[in-house]
Amino acid sequence: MGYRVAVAGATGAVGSEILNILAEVNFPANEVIALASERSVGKEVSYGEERTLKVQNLDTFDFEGVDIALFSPGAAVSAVHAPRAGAAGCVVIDNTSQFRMDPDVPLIVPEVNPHAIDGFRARNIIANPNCSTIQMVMALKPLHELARIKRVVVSTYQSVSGAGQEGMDELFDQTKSIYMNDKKAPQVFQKQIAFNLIPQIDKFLEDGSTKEEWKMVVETQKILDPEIEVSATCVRVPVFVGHSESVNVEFHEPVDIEEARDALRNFDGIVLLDDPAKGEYVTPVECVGEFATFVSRMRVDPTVPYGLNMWVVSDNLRKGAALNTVQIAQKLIEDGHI
Ligand code: 11C
Repeated sequence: MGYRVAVAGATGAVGSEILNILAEVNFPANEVIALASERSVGKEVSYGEERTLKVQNLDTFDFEGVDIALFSPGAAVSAVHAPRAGAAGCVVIDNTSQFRMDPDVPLIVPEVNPHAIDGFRARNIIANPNCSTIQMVMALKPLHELARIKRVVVSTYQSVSGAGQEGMDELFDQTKSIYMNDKKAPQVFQKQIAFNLIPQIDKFLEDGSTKEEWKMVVETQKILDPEIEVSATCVRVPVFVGHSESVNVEFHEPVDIEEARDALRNFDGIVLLDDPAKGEYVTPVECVGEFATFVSRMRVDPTVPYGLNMWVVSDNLRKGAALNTVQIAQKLIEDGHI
């Protein structure tokens, strides 16, 4: 049986990846509908290597008879159209931050908390977590099963594609402009991103942290365990695609590093590439286009009773966004929900 699938925000960086991945995984779709704002209506977007789709208007689209809608049009747009699609009987998987912390909307990483997916029936909406959260909880889950995690201290190195196509364009144009001795002022980012890094992602909150840092705390607690304490510092770096994270994990109980390595190796979606003797570890450019979350640089943290350090890298447009969204849709089908 095939499904009617809509992709809202189809012209954006994540929307295009959703269309790529639907084609790559041979998603069982009878029809795929590309939706975006009025100004993109009639444009063509690629669906796999051979097919193109004409963009239709999200504002006026009728979701009646659509089985699944994969949304990444921005939080304000999702706020209007995701509930409208849900009310029409379509299951929405939303990539934006709009519904993530709503108690009646499940926040899902299929390998980590698949049991929570059932909760979607309240509003017909499932939220896709923030990219930096997804890759971290992927690496934390097998460790938490091995020895209960007490506290996590994470510093991120997030690529400019987290800010969409405009973010990538700004890094490219600014880098070029510096070589041409005609430096372009920042417009997307708060400060110069070319040959620099910026310890601010999203807006500042009253306590001095940023909203991106807050998301990592509350989303990890909602997905994995409300008792885990998380301290996050999120940094934008001049990398096009691929988020990296330095993650320090403190446990309630002893943990053997070889058992931790095995737990990661055996966890679906994780690839452990970690052989210091051979200089083996993963960098963001090596994870682009991949489905996996990569873990390297595992070592004991001797400054706490039970602690480990690791380096976690993933394609933020794929596992951090589009792939996780498609995997949630696959899980809905596998579990017979649609
Ligand atoms: C970034 N993590 O790297 C952000 C992008 O809440 O869905 C995703 C924002 C979100 O800029």
